[in-house]
Amino acid sequence: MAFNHIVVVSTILVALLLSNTSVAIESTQYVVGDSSGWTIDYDYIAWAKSKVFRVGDTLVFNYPKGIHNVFKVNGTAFANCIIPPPSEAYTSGHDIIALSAPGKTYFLCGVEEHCSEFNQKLAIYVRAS
Ligand SMILES: *[C@@H]1O[C@H](CO)[C@@H](O)[C@H](O)[C@H]1NC(C)=O
Ligand SMILES: [Cu+2]
Repeated sequence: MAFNHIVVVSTILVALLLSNTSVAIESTQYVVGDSSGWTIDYDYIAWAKSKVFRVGDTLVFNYPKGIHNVFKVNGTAFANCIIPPPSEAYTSGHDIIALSAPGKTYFLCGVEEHCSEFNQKLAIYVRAS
């Protein structure tokens, strides 16, 4: 009898876990710049325009390692291309960044003048999930 209860409880727990998993699968992964990736002289405003980003979605920044990098920055740094300390950079060439908070979210490349001269920066609005 106790064993039956364990089976029932276990089944319910597994069902709950599976239902949570299916919720997680509904999040969307966006490849920044699509096949162009993360690069200079690309219109990331146009890329972002038609998309709806939500908390839990992820961005993928693809670029040749060492040629670019990715910083998540605040609005001031975004507007003025202020590069944060190197320790805050994503540098793998295939950086997967989860959108963890709602609101305006900003990214830029910190290599040389890629942000200030070549517009390598991305601003998105993240909605609550
Ligand atoms: C924005 O980011 C820059 C660069 O990392 C930093 O110097 C500045 O203090 C930040 N501003 C605010 C309001 O957090
Ligand atoms: Cu760059």
